[in-house]
Amino acid sequence: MKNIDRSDLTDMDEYIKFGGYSAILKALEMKPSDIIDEVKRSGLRGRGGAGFPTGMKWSFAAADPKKPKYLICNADEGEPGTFKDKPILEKNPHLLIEGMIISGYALQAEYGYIYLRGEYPKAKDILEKAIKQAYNRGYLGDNIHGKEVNFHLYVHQGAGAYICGEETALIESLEGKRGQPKIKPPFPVNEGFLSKPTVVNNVETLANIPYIIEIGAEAYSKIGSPECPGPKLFSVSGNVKNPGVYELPMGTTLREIIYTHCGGIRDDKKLKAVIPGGISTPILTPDKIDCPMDFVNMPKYGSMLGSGAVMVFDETVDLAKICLRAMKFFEHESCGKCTPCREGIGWMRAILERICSGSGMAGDIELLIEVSKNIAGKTFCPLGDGAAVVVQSFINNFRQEFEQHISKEFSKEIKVAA
Ligand code: L3W
Repeated sequence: MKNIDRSDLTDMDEYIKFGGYSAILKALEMKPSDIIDEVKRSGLRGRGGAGFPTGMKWSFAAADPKKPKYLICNADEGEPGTFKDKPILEKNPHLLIEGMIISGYALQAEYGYIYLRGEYPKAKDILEKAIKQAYNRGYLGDNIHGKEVNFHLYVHQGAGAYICGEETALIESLEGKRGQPKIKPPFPVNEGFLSKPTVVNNVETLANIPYIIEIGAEAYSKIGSPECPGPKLFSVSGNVKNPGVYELPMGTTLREIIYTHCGGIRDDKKLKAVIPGGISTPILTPDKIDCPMDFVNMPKYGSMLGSGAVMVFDETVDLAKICLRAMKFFEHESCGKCTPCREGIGWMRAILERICSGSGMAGDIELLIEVSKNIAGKTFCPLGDGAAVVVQSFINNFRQEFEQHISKEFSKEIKVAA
């Protein structure tokens, strides 16, 4: 995000003026395997949600003898609360393009695709214009900068399905099929796009590559947490004074993000809860906000870093209604392939609707937990797990919010009977 508001970096000349495209020149002097080693030593982990070590993923694809190999950028940013990739796509497209060219060279992939969220039409125009500029200046195409290096890059726009952010569904969709996840293994690094070795990396992950090449793995690994180095983008929404996207060292605590960078809770109300990494990550109570936001420390506090999408709820928020809202989302976005997800999420939504409308019954909370346990771990992809996590973590941490809705109805019944 450096320089992102100082200039119009969508213009290639401006991007170059601020040092852009110099990392490519450095990378082209390196052997592809040395770039992979550099990324491994940097400690970079995938920024899409799972935190898989990037260099390791690349080395799996590079080691597979099948050809051709493909590089896909997952720009299907759809996890509720997540809007961190948007500023890169809209304001710094050449950084992503530069990162993809270097990554393509390291992987010996000659074709790259940016799978872009359907709801980001502005980013499509900006990316396509930037790609055209890069072709015209010899950074994309055949014989990049006179070397025997070829890399072609295309934007493919999704059609608004959350599930296409899951990498196997994304690949199916890119191949022109219905976007539904497939069981792993085989992993895309071995059998991905058109059954060839394919690396799928998030926008933010690829945008880190030029910086790693520029400053070197050692300097990069000193930024942020020792176990998960580098800068991290946090998209903060909800009841804070200054919501937005913040670039901070990995491992910054939730407290610092909320109270220092976002100015604290709006109208100086009390904090009730935080979802730290997108709707699929467990909700936290206020006593947990000293957790360092990284892939290793968050599980110790009962949650996950996910995509770094921090959603803040103040004392006035009805968390049972938030839970219901999330369930409507998951029900709508389930691709329908796995029965527990397709049917179970609808049941959880119906029970939550009953609870929130004041018609909850004794035993509904236990029923919700029971249904969620029959979804978690029983589906091909993490969408069902995400829905189960929301129900279980909301009830485990904020059971009274659900009980209040149910007991209100009970007290009504008692009054009527009297
Ligand atoms: C080769 C192995 N490759 C794993 C690769 C795998 C993938 C990456 C991570 O879900 C999570 C999900 C969302 N050999 C490998 C291997 N890989 N083992 O590593 O894999 P995985 O399966 O751990 O995760 P995933 O299926 O990619 C990602 C959560 O992130 N999430 C989602 C955020 C959404 C956004 C967005 O909208 N932009 O970020 C938030 O929490 O629920 O659990 O590439 O192939 N042995």
